[in-house]
Amino acid sequence: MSSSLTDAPARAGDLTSVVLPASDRKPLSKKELAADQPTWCPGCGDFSVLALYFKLIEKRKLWHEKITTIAGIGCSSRFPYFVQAHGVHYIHGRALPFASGVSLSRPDLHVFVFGGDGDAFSIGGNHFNHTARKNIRMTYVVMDNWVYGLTKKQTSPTSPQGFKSKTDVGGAVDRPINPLKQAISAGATFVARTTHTNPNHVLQMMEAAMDHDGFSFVECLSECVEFYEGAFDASNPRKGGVFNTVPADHDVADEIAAYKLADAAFPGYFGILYKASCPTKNANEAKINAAAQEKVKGLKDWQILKQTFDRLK
Ligand SMILES: Cc1ncc(C[n+]2csc(CCOP(=O)(O)OP(=O)(O)O)c2C)c(N)n1
Ligand code: SF4
Ligand SMILES: [Mg+2]
Repeated sequence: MSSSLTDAPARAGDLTSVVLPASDRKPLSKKELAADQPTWCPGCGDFSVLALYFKLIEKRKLWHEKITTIAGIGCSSRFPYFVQAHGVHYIHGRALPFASGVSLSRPDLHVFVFGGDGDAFSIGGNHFNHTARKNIRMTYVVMDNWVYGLTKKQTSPTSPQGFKSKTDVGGAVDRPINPLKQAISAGATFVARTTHTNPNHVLQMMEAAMDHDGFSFVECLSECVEFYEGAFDASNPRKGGVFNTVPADHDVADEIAAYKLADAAFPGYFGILYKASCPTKNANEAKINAAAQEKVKGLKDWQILKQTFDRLK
C-alpha cells in the first residue's frame, strides 16, 4: 500500500490509494474534531477519554473519512455526538452488531466503539461475547463507572456488592462480573485495562488496541462523579491509591497468566493483559467472498442469477 491517507498500518482491501498521500494534508486539529459541547457533568471521567481519542486521531493522522465512532446508549455512549467524523449513536446494547457490519464491509476504516458497563455487559452482554469470539476487527473501549449513569443510579453488572442504588436500596446483592476475565474467556484477542486519571496510559492503551488486528477490548475506569463519586480512588495515587502496571515479566500471550492478573482484587493491574494472534472474521470472510467471486468471474449479473435459478430447479 503506497499512498494511504493515514500513517497507520495499511489493512487488506484498503481503498485509499487513489487519494492524496497523508503528507500532503494537514493533520486534523482538536478544533476540527470536536463537535458540539459535551453534555457530561463537570468532572465526569468521560471527558478525559474523549480528549485522548482526539489526541489519538491527531497523533496517528487519521482523517475524518477513515474512522467511525459507534456507541449504544448511556452517558458514555453519547461519545459519537462529540466527534466530528462519521459515527452512530445506536440502540442500547447494540453497538457491537452495528460496528461488526461496518467493520466487515469497510476494511479500510478504523472502527472504534465506546460505551458503558451497562451497555456492554448487561443488555449487550451477549453481543460482547460473540463479537469477541468471532474476532471482528474493531476497538471497543468500555468506560466503566460501575453504575448506570444516564438513568440516574441503578446497579450495573460491574457494581460491587453492597453498592446502594435505586434498584438495590439496601446494597447490591449480586456478584459483579469481571470485564477482563469475561473478555479473555469469550475469546477476545486483545485485552487491556486503563483509567481516566492516567491520560498517557489511556492513550497508550487505545493506540495499542487500534494497532491490533482483531477485536481489541479496553476497560477504561471512568468515574461517575454524580452517582458513584470516589469509586476508583484506590487506583489513583493522587487520592492515596496505587496504580499497579502489569508486571514487566508477564507474557501477554499466556491466557492463563492473563486470567490470573485479571482476577486480582481492586485496584488490580493496568496495561495489556492479553494479546493473541488469530485469524479475524474479516480475513476469513474476505477469503470466502474472493472464492465465490472467482467462481462467477466474467459472468454478467443476469447470468449469475440464471445459474442460481437453474440450481434451484
Ligand atoms: C432497550 C433499552 N433499555 C433500557 C434503556 C434505558 N437505559 C438507557 S442508558 C441505560 C444504562 C446506562 O448505563 P451504562 O451503559 O453503564 O452507561 P453510563 O450512563 O453509565 O455511561 C439504560 C438502562 C434504553 N435506553 N433502551
Ligand atoms: S451522570 Fe455520571 S456518567 Fe453521566 S455525565 Fe454525569 S458524571 Fe458522567
Ligand atoms: Mg455505567
